[in-house]
Amino acid sequence: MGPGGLGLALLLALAAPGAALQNVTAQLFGSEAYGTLAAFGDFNSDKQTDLFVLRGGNELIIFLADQKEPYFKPRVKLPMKSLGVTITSVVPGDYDGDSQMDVLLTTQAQSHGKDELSVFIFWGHNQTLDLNHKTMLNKTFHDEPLVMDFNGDLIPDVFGVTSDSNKPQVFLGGNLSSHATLETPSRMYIPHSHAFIDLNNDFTADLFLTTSPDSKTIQFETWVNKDGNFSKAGNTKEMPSGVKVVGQSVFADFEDVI
Ligand SMILES: *[C@@H]1O[C@H](CO)[C@@H](O)[C@H](O)[C@H]1NC(C)=O
Ligand SMILES: *[C@@H]1O[C@H](CO)[C@@H](O)[C@H](O)[C@H]1NC(C)=O
Ligand SMILES: *[C@@H]1O[C@H](CO)[C@@H](O)[C@H](O)[C@H]1NC(C)=O
Ligand SMILES: *[C@@H]1O[C@H](CO)[C@@H](O)[C@H](O)[C@H]1NC(C)=O
Ligand SMILES: *[C@@H]1O[C@H](CO)[C@@H](O)[C@H](O)[C@H]1NC(C)=O
Ligand SMILES: [Ca+2]
Ligand SMILES: [Ca+2]
Repeated sequence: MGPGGLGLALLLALAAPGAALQNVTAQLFGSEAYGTLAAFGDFNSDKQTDLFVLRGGNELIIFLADQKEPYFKPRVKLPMKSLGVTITSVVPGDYDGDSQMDVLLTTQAQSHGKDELSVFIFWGHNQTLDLNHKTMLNKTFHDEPLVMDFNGDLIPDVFGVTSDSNKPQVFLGGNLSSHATLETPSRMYIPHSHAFIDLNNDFTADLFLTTSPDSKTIQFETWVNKDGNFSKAGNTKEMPSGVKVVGQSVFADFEDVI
């Protein structure tokens, strides 16, 4: 999620049954209720979900859940103002498999165009983050990368099209080595609506890609995952004629939720 979403002040919770909605913002955040909620995750491994909040586009603040009011306290701060970047996305995860949660940030340099996204991983250590303890991926991206476990080793990997190639690349979590992947002639559509979901009911997540032969047409491709080896399944599907693109796709199990 990018900046500019709903702020923190809109968090409402249900009060006692039958009562109206109650404003619990002050109990949750005290006087710190500002910024944009960017992600959720258990940063300090206490089995309570913590909040990842962006302020001013260049500062990440992790509000750790607490037993006492205010129930979320800003404990970890990562000010990136000095780097001259705007944070465009936050994806918490353990990117090296040491059981400590790390944070992947995509950033846009204020001096560059919109199509150059850099990716930083800040390594979680002793429940904190350090501006100097990070890895920057070697390549920049044309679009927000997709974070998914590509090779099935339970460590998240980073998938996307880098600026030096039209073909998708995957950076494997751990040593973050990059590999060209998916022999597809298609260009990825920007902004993408890729998804990492099980499409053939074998309990292994597959890849659903939005691609584009030219900048106008959108196509859909399914790549089936067999032990971390993806192969294209079926034909590329065209966008139905007469539809209008208003945004990106969401995926849900409609048969089961309705
Ligand atoms: C909820 O409470 C917060 C903090 O007291 C306040 O800033 C905000 O305006 C309130 N929102 C509504 C909808 O009343
Ligand atoms: C971890 O952080 C705590 C304070 O949060 C500090 O007391 C402790 O010495 C740190 N441990 C290490 C190994 O850095
Ligand atoms: C990086 O890690 C991957 C997956 O664990 C492995 O296949 C690859 O050989 C490693 N590359 C280097 C340069 O260590
Ligand atoms: C980035 O590239 C350099 C040289 O091309 C290489 O030495 C280095 O290991 C790479 N870093 C990562 C994280 O892949
Ligand atoms: C992956 O799939 C391709 C094409 O189906 C096949 O040639 C290759 O041997 C497979 N690799 C692995 C590691 O299973
Ligand atoms: Ca880690
Ligand atoms: Ca992986």
